[in-house]
Amino acid sequence: MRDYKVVVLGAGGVGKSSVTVQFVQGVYVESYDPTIEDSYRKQIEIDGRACDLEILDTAGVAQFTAMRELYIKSGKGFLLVYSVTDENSLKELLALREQVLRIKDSDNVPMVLIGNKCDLDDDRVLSIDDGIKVSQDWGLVPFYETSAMYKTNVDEAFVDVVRQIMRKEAQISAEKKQQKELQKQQNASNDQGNNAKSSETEDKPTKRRTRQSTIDDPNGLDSAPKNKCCVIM
Ligand SMILES: Nc1nc2c(ncn2[C@@H]2O[C@H](COP(=O)(O)OP(=O)(O)OP(=O)(O)O)[C@@H](O)[C@H]2O)c(=O)[nH]1
Ligand SMILES: [Mg+2]
Repeated sequence: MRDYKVVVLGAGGVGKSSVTVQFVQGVYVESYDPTIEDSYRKQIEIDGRACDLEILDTAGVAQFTAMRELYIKSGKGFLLVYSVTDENSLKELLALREQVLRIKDSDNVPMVLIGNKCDLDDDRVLSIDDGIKVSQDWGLVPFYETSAMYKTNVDEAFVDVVRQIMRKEAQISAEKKQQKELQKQQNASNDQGNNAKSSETEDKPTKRRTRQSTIDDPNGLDSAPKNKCCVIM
C-alpha cells in the first residue's frame, strides 16, 4: 500500500479541521477549538489502488504556525483552504502557496484550492468567480467550494489531491526509467566505440608489419614479379 502525506493549510477558523474530520470520520464538528497540530490516517481505494493517507491538519492561528515549514517539507500534496465568508483568508493563501512552492522548489506541486463554508449564503463575501480567478492565476489548480457542514465536495477535494500525487509519482518513475534507458544506450554506444578503437589499434601493428616488410624486403610485393621474371629469364 502506498503512503500519501497530505497537508491541510489555511488561515485560522476557515474550517480546515472540520473538512478533515468530515473526510476522515464522517462527522461535523460544530465547536471551534483552534488546532495546534493533528494527524489523521485513512485508508481509501482510488482508481483500484489502496492508499494509506496521512493527513496533517495544521494550525491557522499565527501563534501556532511555527512548524509550517516542516509540514510543507514533509507533505506530498496540499489542500489550501479559505473561507468564502472571509476575504482575508483568501489573501493569506496567496502567501501560503508561495511558501509551498519555495520550500518545494517546484512549480509542480500537487494541490487543490478549497473555498469552504459555501453553505453560509448570507455571510458569503467571496463568489465562486473569485475562487476560479485565483485557480486560474495559479495555473488552473483544481478548485472546489466545500461545506464541511454538509460534506459537499469534501471527498472529491481529497481524492483529487491524492490523484495528483499518484500522477506525479508515475511521471517521476517514468522519467527515471527513461533516464536509465538512455544511460544504458549511451554505455552501449561507448562500449562499441571502445571496441572499434581497440580493433583499430590491433590493425595498426599489422599495417606497420606490412610496411616494415616492404622496407625490410627492398623488392616488396611490386618487385616480386620482376624478380620472378628475372628468375625465369
Ligand atoms: N457553516 C459552516 N461552518 C463551518 C464549516 N466549516 C467549519 N465551520 C465552523 O467554523 C469554525 C472553525 O472551524 P475549524 O474547522 O475549527 O477551523 P480551522 O481552520 O481548523 O481553524 P484553526 O485550527 O484555528 O486553524 C467551527 O465552529 C466550525 O464548526 C462549514 O463548512 N460551514
Ligand atoms: Mg483546526
